[in-house]
Amino acid sequence: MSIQMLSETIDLMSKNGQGILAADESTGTIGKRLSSIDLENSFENRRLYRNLLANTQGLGKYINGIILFEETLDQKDNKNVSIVEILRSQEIVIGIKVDKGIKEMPNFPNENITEGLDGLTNRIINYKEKGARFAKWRNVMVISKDTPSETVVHSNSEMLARYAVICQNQGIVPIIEPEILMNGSHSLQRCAEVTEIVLKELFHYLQKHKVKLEYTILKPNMVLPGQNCDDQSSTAEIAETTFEILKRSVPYSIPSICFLSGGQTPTEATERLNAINQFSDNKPWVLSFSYGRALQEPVISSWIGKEANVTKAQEALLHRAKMNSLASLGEYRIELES
Ligand code: 5MM
Repeated sequence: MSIQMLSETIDLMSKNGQGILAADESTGTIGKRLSSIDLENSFENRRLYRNLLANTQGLGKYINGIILFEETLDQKDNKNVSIVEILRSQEIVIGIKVDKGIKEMPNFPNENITEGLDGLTNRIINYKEKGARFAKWRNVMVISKDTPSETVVHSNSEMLARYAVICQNQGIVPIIEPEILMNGSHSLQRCAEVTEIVLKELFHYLQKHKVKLEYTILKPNMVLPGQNCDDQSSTAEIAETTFEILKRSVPYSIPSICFLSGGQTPTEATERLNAINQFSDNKPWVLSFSYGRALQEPVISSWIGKEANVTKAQEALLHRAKMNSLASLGEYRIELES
C-alpha cells in the first residue's frame, strides 16, 4: 500500500515542465515577509495570503506540488472551502513541512542542527489524514573557514535519513533539503567542494538507513559564490559547476532534483535553472524548482495586503511559475519577462 502511494506521488511530481511552490514558511519566517509590506503577522493575514496563492487559476499547469506549513492544512477560503481542496482541484499535490526548525548545535558555535524527529510518525499520520502526500525537512549549513564541520554534516545527514524512512513507511514521499547558505564571501569553488561533501555524506546515510531513493526528491542549493564574494561568476559557470557536482554526488535513482532559490533574485533563479537544463542533454533526473522567495517575492510586493491587488498578485505568481516551468525545460528567454 505505501509503495503504491509513494509511486503514484512520485509520478505526479516528476513531470518535465512543472515544479514545486514552497509556501511552508513557519510563523516567524512568514512574519518577516508580512512585515516587509507593513502587515501584522496575524492568523487572518496568513490565511488571506495563502488563500490568494491557492486560488491562482491556472497554477496547476506549472506547479505540481505545494509545500504548506501545518496551520494551512486547516485553513479555508472566504467561501469556507478548504485550501487543500482548492489546490487539489488544480491537481496540485499537497506537501507539508515536518521539521521543527533549526537550533544551534551544542559544542559547535554558529552551526545548526534541525529538530523534529520526536513524535514524527504520529504527526505524519495526522497530516496524511488532512491530505498531505509528501513532506519536507530542511537542514541549514553555513560556509566559513571552519564550517560546516564534519560532525554537523554527519549529524544533519543522519537526521534527514531517519526522517525519510519515517515518511516512506507511511507512504509519504520525503523531500530532503540539505541547504548550504549563500551568506559569506566564499568562492564558487569552495561552495562546490562543500556541496559535494554534503551530498555524498547525505546519500551515504540515506543508503545506510535503506531509504528508497526512487521515491525521494532532492532539494539542494545551486552551487553559487557567497553573496559577498568579489567574483560573482557567470550564469554559465554556475550551471556547469552545479551540474558537475550533482553528477558526481547524486545517484541516478533519484527521480527529481528541485532546487531551492536561497536568496537569489527571482530572475537569477530562473536564468540559472534554465542554464542548468541547457547544459546537458544527458540528464538522469528531472531538474526543476522548489522555490519559496523566488516565486513569492513579486506576489507579496504586488499584493501589499490589499484586496484590490489580489488579481495583480496572482498574475505575478502565474508569471513566475510559467517562467520557471520554461526554465525547467531549458526554454526560458529573458525577453519573455516583459
Ligand atoms: C518557504 O520557506 C521555507 C520554510 O522556511 P523556515 O523554516 O525558515 O520557516 C524554506 O524551507 C524553504 O522551503 C526553502 O528554504 C527554500 O526556499 P527559498 O526561498 O530558498 O527558495
